[in-house]
Amino acid sequence: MADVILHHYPQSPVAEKVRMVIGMKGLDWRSVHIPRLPPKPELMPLTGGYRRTPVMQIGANVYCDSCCIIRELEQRFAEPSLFPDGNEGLIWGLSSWTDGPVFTSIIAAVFGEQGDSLPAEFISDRGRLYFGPEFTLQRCVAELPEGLAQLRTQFTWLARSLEDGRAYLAGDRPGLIDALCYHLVWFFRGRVNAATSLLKQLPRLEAWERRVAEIGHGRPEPLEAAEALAIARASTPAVEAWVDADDPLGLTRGRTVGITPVGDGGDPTVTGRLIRLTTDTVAVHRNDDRVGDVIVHFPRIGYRLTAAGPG
Ligand SMILES: N[C@@H](CCC(=O)N[C@@H](CS)C(=O)NCC(=O)O)C(=O)O
Repeated sequence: MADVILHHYPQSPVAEKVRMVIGMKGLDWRSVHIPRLPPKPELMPLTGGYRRTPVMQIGANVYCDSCCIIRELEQRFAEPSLFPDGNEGLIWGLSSWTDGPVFTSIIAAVFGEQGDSLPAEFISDRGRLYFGPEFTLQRCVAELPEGLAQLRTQFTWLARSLEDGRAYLAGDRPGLIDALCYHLVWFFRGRVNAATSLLKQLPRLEAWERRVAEIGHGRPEPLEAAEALAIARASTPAVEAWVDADDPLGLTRGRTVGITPVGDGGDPTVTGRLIRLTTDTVAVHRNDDRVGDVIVHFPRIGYRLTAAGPG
């Protein structure tokens, strides 16, 4: 039975990034479909409030955010490497560009072009999540041509990287950089009508897109959310307890801390006892009535970590 459980929904572009990584590693995994909008009553016992998609569960360890998930997958399933051509640090750095400005520009293009046909509750949820409380659909509509022009420039950069005939973005083997960029093209093509003519101008990028798509998603098996909760409850969470003494925040092991996605999206804070803190990840221990003891892991980048409560 596969240990990797992904909580996601098929239309999620960020989940597509993780599904591609799972495909690159050729893994067996179990797939729990979660709602696209809160409430997510069968996810909350695992995450303690984190509501975004995807989330990975391995026993009673819960990994929030695609970057944290991918880092863990690379650690547990080292071969084939996601960095076959090296440059690991640079590629993680690049993820702040793909997952940040490029991703948000595509959301703005989806709203600008498709806003009228999307359910109002979806627009208001995602508008707040990605653009903050000042979000207006009118602004996305007004800025659509400029937004498409900006995206075209950035997709052209990717196409240019392929000009020397390489099969994948960093060389002849696929890696994280391909997943980081592929899910954006997949999302753009799937949701924005203008994408077809724009991407057609970049034949090398389209050929790469087909090549990456062929990698697939590994071997998923469906799993009910209730079964995933039962698996967490029956498991003992395991992590090497260690807190980086040189971390500028000065937090100590066992301290109650809060973790919140950076930005003004209205995301809830997850609270727990600090059990692991490295330069890349933070993990907290929580107890929940439905799942018992769990350890919830987050990346450092993109999240604010603060001391919470008296100690
Ligand atoms: N930084 C997060 C972003 C995740 C994210 O924003 N995912 C979208 C779906 S593609 C989301 O959570 N939407 C709201 C939801 O699913 O409730 C990550 O890399 O996992």
